[in-house]
Amino acid sequence: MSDRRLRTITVNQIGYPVGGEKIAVFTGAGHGFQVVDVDHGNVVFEGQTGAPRFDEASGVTVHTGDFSEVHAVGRYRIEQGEGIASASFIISDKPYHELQQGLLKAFYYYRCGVELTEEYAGDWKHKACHTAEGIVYGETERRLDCSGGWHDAGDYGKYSGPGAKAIADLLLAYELYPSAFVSAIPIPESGGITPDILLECKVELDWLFKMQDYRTGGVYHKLTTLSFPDLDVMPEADTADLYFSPVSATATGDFAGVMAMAARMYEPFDSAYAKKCLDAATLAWKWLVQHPDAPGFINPPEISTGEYGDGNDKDERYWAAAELYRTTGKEEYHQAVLQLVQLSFSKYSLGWADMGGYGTLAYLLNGEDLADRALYASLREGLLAEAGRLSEQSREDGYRISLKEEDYIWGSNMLVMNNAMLLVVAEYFSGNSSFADCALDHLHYLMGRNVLDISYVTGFGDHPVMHPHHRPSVGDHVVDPVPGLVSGGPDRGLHDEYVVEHLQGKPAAQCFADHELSYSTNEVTIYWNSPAVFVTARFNQ
Ligand code: G3I
Ligand code: 9MR
Ligand code: ZN
Repeated sequence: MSDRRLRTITVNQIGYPVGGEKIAVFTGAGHGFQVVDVDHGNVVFEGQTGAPRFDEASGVTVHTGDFSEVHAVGRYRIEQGEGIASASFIISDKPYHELQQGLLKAFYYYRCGVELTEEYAGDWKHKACHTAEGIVYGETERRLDCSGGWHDAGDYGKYSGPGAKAIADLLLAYELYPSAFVSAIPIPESGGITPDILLECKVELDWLFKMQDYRTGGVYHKLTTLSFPDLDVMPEADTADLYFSPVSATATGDFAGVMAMAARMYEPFDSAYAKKCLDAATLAWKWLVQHPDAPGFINPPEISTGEYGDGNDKDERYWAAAELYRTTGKEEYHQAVLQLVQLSFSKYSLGWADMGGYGTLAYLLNGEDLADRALYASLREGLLAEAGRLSEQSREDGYRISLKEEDYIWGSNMLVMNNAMLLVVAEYFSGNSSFADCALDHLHYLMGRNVLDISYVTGFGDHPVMHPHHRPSVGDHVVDPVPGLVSGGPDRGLHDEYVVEHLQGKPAAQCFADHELSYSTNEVTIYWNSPAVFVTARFNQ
């Protein structure tokens, strides 16, 4: 695609904080631009774009325009004449409040096993789904309660490890930025002393308990039908048998990690619940100790739903040990951390398959006094070095984010938000606000300052994703998709039939289709929403 066709002015379609740097990215045409007050029609600022540069990942020449001098609260648009205009955006003290509420409310829409009522779901209401008992794969006589929790994504599977990542992001957001969570979302449980974010996480935790085999402590990898239902099937119409897939070490490690974390977080509000979480975590840890060399999970032959395969369970064990140490203070867990940390896996990743970053965060947040001094120092240093690397990479990028061309993989928006999360955590430990500025640039990308001029969050921004691969949104006959959902984003691997047909030869960051058939670029998941909640919370304190 030539630069001339792609003449756009892209901005964060939600807006910019009053005090910070405000930058728009232009493609095709540089030079003069105006910031126009949308409500009053007057020009409030005139500027010039900077030097052009070619952006490899996006395949376009970009210029930046700085309008940081505009401080007045209001709604604006950037214009260049010839009818070229950006999406509108606001400048305000807390521009991301509603966005954060929407990203969090998305978890309510993902709920399984309960009716979504009109009072809370509006047009997106639907009847209770997936309430039948599930069959334990390989034990046909054994049927167990498996209701509740959140659907994983655009499909109705419920997967233990990805669920744990989503909860972990939300609990960490609450731990680090509690003042961002004072408003009700609201959800049906709102109103007591427990913050809504903890009430919503409890929905998934309550389901996760059901994924543990109490006989052994091991955790079933996932709960799904044998294959995916058709794309227009509403949740309550998906009535095929549900199967518990076999126990896996990655699911058990994630379960132990998130339950130990939950034990700590819920203690001030409900100590009986906290104890239940810790008992479950302890039992899962016993399983891990008894199964040091468990094989990686692969789908049983009859089951073709999401595999979430992961050949390395050391990072999940490390996270489990670190959380159990933080929650109990017991030396046995500290020793386990000290051994596991020496093994080969990333200590700073926050992906569903690479959970080492959560172990590192648990260890660091527990404080230097309770840590091995040398390990504490090296993990802290490593975290800051990683944040430094991400900042450096972002300076190289035309849209100011840390993804290289090869990072536009399935769910690239998770990487965008995970990297932003790591940056704000680095700010938390170092006080270096330039890390937060870089994280905010990542949020700007997600919300529209990208080569496609699209907001990757349904229902938010002037040009949001409209056709996610999300069964309820396809099947419900409501024009607008369920709001607040983060789309996966560009995947240069072209992993579905639709993009293979339509996106051949596109630059990495343009390998995206806002089409319901494109499951590899435009599906939505709980664990793409969760890091976005974390990042927005940092800017909503
Ligand atoms: O990590 C490698 C990287 O090293 C390599 O360079 C790159 C090249 O393509 O691939 C990377 O692996 C990708 C991996 O995601 C990264 O997490 C794989 O190609 C890609 O196929 C894989 O996609 C996963 C997808 O399932 C298919 O297995 C997504 O992460 C995962 O989010 C997605 O999850 C699905 C569930 O199965 C079912 N529910 C919906 C959900 C979202 O689409
Ligand atoms: O709809 C499925 C989506 O939720 C999964 O993430 C994706 C990858 O596992 O698979 C989708 O299902 C597709 C299947 O893999 C291939 N045939 C078309 C299906 C979409 O309707
Ligand atoms: Zn359901």
